[in-house]
Amino acid sequence: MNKQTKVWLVLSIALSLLALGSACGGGTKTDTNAPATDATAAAPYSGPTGTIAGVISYTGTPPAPKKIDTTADPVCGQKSPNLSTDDTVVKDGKLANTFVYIKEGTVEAGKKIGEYSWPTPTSEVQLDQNGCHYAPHVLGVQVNQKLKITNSDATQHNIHPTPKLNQEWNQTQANGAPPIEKAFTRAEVLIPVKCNQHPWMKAYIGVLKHPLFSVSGDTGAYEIKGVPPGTYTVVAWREGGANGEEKTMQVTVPANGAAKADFSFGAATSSNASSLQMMPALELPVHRH
Ligand SMILES: [Cu+2]
Repeated sequence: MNKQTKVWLVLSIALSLLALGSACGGGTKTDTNAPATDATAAAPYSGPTGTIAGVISYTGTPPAPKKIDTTADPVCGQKSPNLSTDDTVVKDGKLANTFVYIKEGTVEAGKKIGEYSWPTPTSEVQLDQNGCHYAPHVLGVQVNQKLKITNSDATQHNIHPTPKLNQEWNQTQANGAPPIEKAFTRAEVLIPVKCNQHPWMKAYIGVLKHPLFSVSGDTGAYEIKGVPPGTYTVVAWREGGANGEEKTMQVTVPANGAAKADFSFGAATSSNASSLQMMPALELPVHRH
């Protein structure tokens, strides 16, 4: 073995050790909590889409809103003298603030909805504090989408989401302070939000990996756009109790068409959240009792 060969031998051994070291040292850290769908192989869906739309009803007599005692903060009382609870907002039998979303399902091509990648929207979602009240009361964001929290009041708030899967935080926002920008890194339906200054303030944020969600408005109506044709489990969630109340329905969405999915909450409906019902597209809503 001549001198040159020896040098090469030593060099190549050193290089192999280096390679081994970096492979074992992890540069390939994986987040074990992240769903498998985070794989870089996932591609966005491209193709025709349809919609899921419906109306959320409330059967029976809804609980009357309760007046909120705001004497703890005179600023709140001055701006919102008639502040009342908004956990059950019903108008003409229709329920607002219901979060409706695609939980799971299969696109016509046979791929699961979660196997597609859904780009993070560049638009932000706003949560305002106005009159010592969160607006909107229920909202949805995508994972990592910017949530912009504003304070329109002449008093201090302290925003405090209490997630189970995401990181908990709370932050004071003084009168006139700039917006607080946050994002949630994991899907979670839904995250309760409270204010450490004003115990009556409540909001709920649904965080999903995809944009296939909607919140019912004052007429009880909601619409989910951009849905790939397929068959899905659609969940309607409304607040109440420890973790809210859920209704589930199986919905088939045609390409370039509309599927209807009406849900009903309230005293007169069963609270059976697990029963699935086939819901052919473009037919009249099936009322569940
Ligand atoms: Cu507050």
